[in-house]
Amino acid sequence: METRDAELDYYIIYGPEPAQILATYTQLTGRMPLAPKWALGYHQCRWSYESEDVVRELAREFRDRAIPCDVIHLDIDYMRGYRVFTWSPKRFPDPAKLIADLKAAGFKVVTIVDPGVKYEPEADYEIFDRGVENDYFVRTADGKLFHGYVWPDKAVFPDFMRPDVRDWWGELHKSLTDMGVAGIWNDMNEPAIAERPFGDGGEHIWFPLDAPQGPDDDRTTHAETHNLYGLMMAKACAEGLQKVRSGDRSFVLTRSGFAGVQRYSSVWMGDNQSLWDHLEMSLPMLCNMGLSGVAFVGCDIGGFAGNATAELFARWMQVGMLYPLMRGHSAMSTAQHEPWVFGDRTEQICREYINLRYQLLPYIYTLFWEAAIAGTPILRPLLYHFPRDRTTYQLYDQVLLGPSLMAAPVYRPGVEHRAVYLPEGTWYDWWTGECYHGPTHILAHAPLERMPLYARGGGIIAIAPVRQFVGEEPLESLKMRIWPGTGEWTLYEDDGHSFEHEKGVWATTNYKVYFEGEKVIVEIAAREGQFLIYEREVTVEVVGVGEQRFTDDATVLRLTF
Ligand code: MIG
Repeated sequence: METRDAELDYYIIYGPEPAQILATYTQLTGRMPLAPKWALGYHQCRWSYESEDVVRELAREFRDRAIPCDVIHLDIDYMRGYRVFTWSPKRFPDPAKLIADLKAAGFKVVTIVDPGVKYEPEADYEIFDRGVENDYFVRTADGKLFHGYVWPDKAVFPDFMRPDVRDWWGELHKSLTDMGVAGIWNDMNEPAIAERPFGDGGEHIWFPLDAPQGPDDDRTTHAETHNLYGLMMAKACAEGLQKVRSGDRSFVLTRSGFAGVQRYSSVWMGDNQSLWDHLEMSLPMLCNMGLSGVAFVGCDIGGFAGNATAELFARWMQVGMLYPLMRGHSAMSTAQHEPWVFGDRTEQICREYINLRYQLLPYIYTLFWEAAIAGTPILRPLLYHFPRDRTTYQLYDQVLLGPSLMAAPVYRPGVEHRAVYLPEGTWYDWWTGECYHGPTHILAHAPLERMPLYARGGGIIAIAPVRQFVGEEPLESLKMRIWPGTGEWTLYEDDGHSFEHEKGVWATTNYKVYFEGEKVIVEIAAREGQFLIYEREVTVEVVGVGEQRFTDDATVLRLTF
């Protein structure tokens, strides 16, 4: 390891198991707050859905085609000439009305915010004027305003190391949230900058390393803070949203970050391409993020740059169903990448896997809760649960979504079979119920419609009915799919959007499964917590054995199968 300065701090974290190391590591670097539940749904993004009409049409397509979707992202073209915290009056004449209409149809809107503020003296651009007036932008060592070139052309950069700058920046988000925006996407915050206007062959440049940054009582240089730029921007954003949308959880997404970024934001892996290799790579990338304390992560489904084929897109949507952040995105001047543009067969596959995502939401939401309280990854490499099995150490193309569901995706064209490693224990094919005993390798049959999925013996997964968006209707019925074996799982529930859970308004229900002689016993503990759930129908399915239905009134129950 190398450092430009005299100091480098090391932390050594001990633990016999990954779970314990992560719990300790996230005690040090922090944990993510519980995300709004809608942020676990499907997000549709493109650079760009560039006008109100295009966005309305997009939303209509999702609902007409019955493909669930919760979030639409607006990329840089919603702004007036890429000026942050503005709207293009031509393309988005009435954002408040648009967002209200989308809300009525069950969509949330997320807008992009870049750090570069257009350098525009004497143009009545409020953000630039206030920033200069209060000296919020980074200066060079000799006191000149530092500038680079980004989307708004010549641009200056807030010094997010300063609390006063963060407060100011945070509150600027009010101009967006007042219109109904529910989440913010921070991009270009490495920061990515060029030395000359884009398109003019400008080289990428860095801030001068000796540029002073930070508050007066803790002044340092850009050299020391470079890697914190994105983190501090995300912090400013998250804390600002807390203030301006105080009753509601917000969604934050960032491209750049640092250790601890999970406290403020989810992260996506930046500009991938529509390549099979990039689909494959997404699994170890996201697992490594999870092992680094950043649980809420995703890659652009379909690939950002380039044009996906129908087959690549279908396979990617299957894998995307597993991403903690499930967002489809594509770049300017690429072919459209919405789930329906590749023909009926691909559309049907997308619908089926997005439906599955929505069915799994009670399970996935509980995983988010575990990440919030213990730093637990949501998407996990096999070594996370099988740390004593050396075969799992190099195994990067199979993943666990939580403790009970394992996927072995196909990430090559024309492939209908793949080898799957099943570690110690009993495993059940998700689709057929077929039972296997690990450790073993099997050959899975995986025609295009099918991503091989396996449930662990003793696994307990809560399943909801398919809904077109998270808040569509309260859960009136719930299915617990349980695979024979010995296991235990706690379902977490709350209202999904407010901060009441911080005051105890949540509910947990513990489920246990075990054998008693030939019988499978399912024990449901009394519900804990103050979140009120109306009586509902619960179906317990012990896969391959039978089903029982009961009215869930929060009390203890013991079922024999
Ligand atoms: O210079 O905002 O990674 O997701 O669509 C490109 C336009 C800037 C890079 C991001 C990408 C986004 C794009 N941005």
